[in-house]
Amino acid sequence: TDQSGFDTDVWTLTRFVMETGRQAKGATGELTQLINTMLTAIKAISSAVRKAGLAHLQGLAGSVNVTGDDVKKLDVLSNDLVINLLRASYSTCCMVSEENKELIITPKDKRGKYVVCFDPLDGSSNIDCLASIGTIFAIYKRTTEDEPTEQDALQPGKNIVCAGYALYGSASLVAISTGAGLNFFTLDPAIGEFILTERNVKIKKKGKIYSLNEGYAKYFHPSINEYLKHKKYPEDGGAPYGARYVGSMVSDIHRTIAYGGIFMYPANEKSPKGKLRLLYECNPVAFVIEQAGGIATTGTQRILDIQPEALHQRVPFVAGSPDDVNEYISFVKKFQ
Ligand code: AMP
Ligand code: P6P
Repeated sequence: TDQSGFDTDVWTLTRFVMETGRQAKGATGELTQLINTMLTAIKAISSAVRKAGLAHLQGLAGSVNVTGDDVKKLDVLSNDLVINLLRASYSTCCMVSEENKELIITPKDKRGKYVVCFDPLDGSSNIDCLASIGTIFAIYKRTTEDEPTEQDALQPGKNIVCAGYALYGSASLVAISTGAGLNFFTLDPAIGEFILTERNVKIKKKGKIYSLNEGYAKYFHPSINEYLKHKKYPEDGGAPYGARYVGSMVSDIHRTIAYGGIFMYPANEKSPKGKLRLLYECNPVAFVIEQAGGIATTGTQRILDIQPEALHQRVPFVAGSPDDVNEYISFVKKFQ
């Protein structure tokens, strides 16, 4: 048979994580188990997302489908998948989900030493127009003994052990790092595995794209509008930047890493802390961006240095190519 098209020594994400796990001194395999479980949840979400359109069409009025079953909304389904699979991995003591107001404490008999903060389906408001959506996660080692508490989850992003995102776009991709660089894996549906497609990804030093929701311009701090003016009418005779905004964080961030440039969800008069959540949107994405050689800031503070005070707290978020983010920071300083 023709073997040429079939890689018989393929680097799947599962194999990659087992490899890095074996290289980690004294590792028991618990983190490897946790990451691979998260991966299974992502594969299941990817499958559900691909079918959602069909299910949505099939679903007659309301939330009952043709066979009379209750059709779970995709974001609830994704949340249940992640919680149930991670709980069954015996590697978490507690979790924080965008969908759950309270800390999710793992039953005593299933506890492990890790904490996972995640957004199971970020950008889910984009499902019905088929825009790309994603899953975002960050993994920490617990800091308490006995009963898990919110303190285990309220750690600064610099303590992250592993973080990444899945993007359900024209292909399903996972971007993941355990602190030794950033790698991209693309799902091969034929074998149901994420295959290593880009190793040690680095973001451009400077890009040509800015990305934010300019619909809030009326409410922005002057430093934002001044910065944007500089991008549109460069005084130094350079070419203006292009504008791109999907309104789905994982999509906008992945494009920023792949093409360079700057992504912004700044504070505005209506949302004085911005909209994006620190624990399961900003911290994991900031970790990934820094692993790619980029910068992630509130405008005045490095995202990963922030000491969280509440599970669902919001922070202003600006991230991307170092030269672009530093230029933005210079505008903030000018207006301080
Ligand atoms: P473990 O005993 O498996 O939970 O691992 C202990 C520590 O070793 C983790 O907190 C990581 O810092 C490191 N480690 C374990 N597995 C991996 C892996 N697959 N990739 C990278 N680092 C790992
Ligand atoms: P706006 C999606 O709802 C989300 O949480 C992020 O994925 C996205 O970056 C942001 O909100 C978009 O918000 O206010 O521009 O619609």
